[in-house]
Amino acid sequence: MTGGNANLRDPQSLQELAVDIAREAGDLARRRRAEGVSLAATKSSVADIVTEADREVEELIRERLRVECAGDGFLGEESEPSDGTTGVTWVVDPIDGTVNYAYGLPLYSVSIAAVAGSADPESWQALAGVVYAPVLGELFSAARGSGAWLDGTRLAVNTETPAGALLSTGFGYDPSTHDGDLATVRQIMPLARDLRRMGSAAIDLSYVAAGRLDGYFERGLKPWDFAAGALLVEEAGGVVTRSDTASARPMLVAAGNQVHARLSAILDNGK
Ligand code: LIP
Repeated sequence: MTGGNANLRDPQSLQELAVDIAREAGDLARRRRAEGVSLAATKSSVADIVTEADREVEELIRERLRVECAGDGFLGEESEPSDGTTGVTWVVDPIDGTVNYAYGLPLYSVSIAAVAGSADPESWQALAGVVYAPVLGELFSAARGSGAWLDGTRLAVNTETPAGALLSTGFGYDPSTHDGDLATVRQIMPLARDLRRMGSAAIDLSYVAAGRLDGYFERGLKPWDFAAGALLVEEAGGVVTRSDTASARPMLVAAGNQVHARLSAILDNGK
């Protein structure tokens, strides 16, 4: 595959490439975990860690894209962004669920998305997305207009929640945000049958697309956390919105139509 403007790069070709790269990257992450994780640094807080594997996996992904998609833009969690010249930008979280990864919990994933435009979620159009959970052996993928898939099975969001909605959420690395986020959880709970906290936004979103969750909400996600997973939800018939986008911690909500409407009504009233 060579560089070219977004019009010459159909979503399904981008999906196939992203699937191939995600499998290689996820298998590297899993091997490195088995060898023992080493902390490379902390970022926004002592809880916000990056491992050597995060950096190595992102470099693998970036090098594959440099070779196969010369000229495309790149935004990754662990390296400097680069503007592209082709109209396509790759948005990558090499290991989403880094804390789970560091503790040896299986809920971590490689998240790779190709978008038309720059790495601005307010203006990009997602073309293809892949979320690969290597320990669980599950690869979720989507191409715009071609549906969302778990390996060879077509995905659809849940639309019936007779006992209430099974929801998931997450919390930021900054302890000063936790009181506000817990207040939001308290507002939401009357809508929920129960709540889950997976620790990987990409997996949360994949599970909404697969109907394993009825909805997901979280403040403060980075573009690489949700770029691929949001496309999965949309291609599975769901709705993804971001509000408070001018704030430091926009609220992302992803669900089927009815649950999304009920979640948004509560969150809007709670402002
Ligand atoms: C994580 C997200 C998760 C959120 C964590 C963290 P990371 O991304 O996937 O949903 O709750 O605070 O932001 O840092 O593991 O790539």
